[in-house]
Amino acid sequence: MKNLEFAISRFAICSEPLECSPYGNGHINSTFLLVCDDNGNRRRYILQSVNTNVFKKPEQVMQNIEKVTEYLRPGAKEHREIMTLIPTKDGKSCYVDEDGKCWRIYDFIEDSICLEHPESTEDFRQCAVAFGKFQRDLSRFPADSLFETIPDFHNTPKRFADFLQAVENDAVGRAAFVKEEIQFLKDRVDFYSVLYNANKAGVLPLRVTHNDTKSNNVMLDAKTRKALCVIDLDTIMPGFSVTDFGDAIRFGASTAAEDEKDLSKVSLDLEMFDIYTKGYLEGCGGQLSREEIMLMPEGAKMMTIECGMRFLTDYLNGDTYFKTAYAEHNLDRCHTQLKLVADMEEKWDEMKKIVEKYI
Ligand code: ADP
Ligand code: GN1
Ligand code: MG
Repeated sequence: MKNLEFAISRFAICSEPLECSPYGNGHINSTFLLVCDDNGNRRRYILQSVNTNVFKKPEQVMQNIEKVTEYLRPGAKEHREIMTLIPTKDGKSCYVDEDGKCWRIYDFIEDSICLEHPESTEDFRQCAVAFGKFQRDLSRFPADSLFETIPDFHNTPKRFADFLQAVENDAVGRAAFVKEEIQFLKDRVDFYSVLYNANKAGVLPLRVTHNDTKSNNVMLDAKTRKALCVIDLDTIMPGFSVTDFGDAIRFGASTAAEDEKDLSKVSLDLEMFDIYTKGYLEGCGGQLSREEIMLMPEGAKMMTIECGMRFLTDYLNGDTYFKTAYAEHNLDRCHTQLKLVADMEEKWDEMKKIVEKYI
């Protein structure tokens, strides 16, 4: 708590801190809701400490965020549409404390909601258009001015190699209990290079992408429920449009939560898949080529299997990466992702037909 108070005191907020409490459901950073007294009014902020186990160079993360938000700000119709960093008293975008923890403060996006799961097809469509627009608005942003904040973030072949290494190391003796899951991932080895091969063949360009397109990374206006702001900008890096599309599908078009224990509840909702495809392409405003659109089902399956692989790798490594609430949390998350992959394989022809409608 002392650290927290000291960190807050380093920022140029012209109001008195009243309360500060843990906030949100992110798996990576520590997020707090900070309430201050601003001349008798309660003013809210989001205080975060960036996870430096995940982001080894947090100052590069902050530079990316500064560049992208300043690039996008002139196009915004209102303040709430773009994340706003509060500077420290010495004009920096974050404060690094004695323990090397990197703190930052954002303006709270007021009168908004953030959905763990879309509550309607329209909510999901709003997220799709927002991430599509984000892609379109950054289409002329100089990608080479961005740091790669997590190298090989969506490099699935590299993720698979890391996974095999975790199986071999078996750091906490869990490998023997997850033989079926390991086999499931090994059986699909040929699939992992599909997007990289398409890139090499010149049909899948590198673009500036968000790379973490879960529906809880979009704020919707509380009254109109229209998309307001794309948040969680830590992983903006060069990437593929179809992986931004795919990560949103794996999370939002699943019929169950990412950590649902009852796997009979987990499947791909084809109506949601259709709605997101249409909304994302609409948001992208004609930027994507025919070949990219054709690869959208591959993007969805790739992000789902990669995420399942990442959860299992972390489980095998002893839960050192993702925040977990209980011992088998990463394994439960892995199971939902593998179930979803199996369901996508069943529905593959239908997924392909849906994207073809929009070419
Ligand atoms: P993580 O990387 O851990 O997912 P996020 O940046 O996504 O962290 O923040 C976690 C949660 O905090 C979000 O899902 C959202 O509910 C909330 N949040 C983050 N930034 C803001 C903001 N500027 N205004 C309102 N809520 C926010
Ligand atoms: C993490 O930070 P959060 O919860 O939005 C992770 C994503 C995973 C996701 C799985 C930096 O996202 O890559 O897809 O969990 N972020 C990072 O829910 O690893
Ligand atoms: Mg998040």
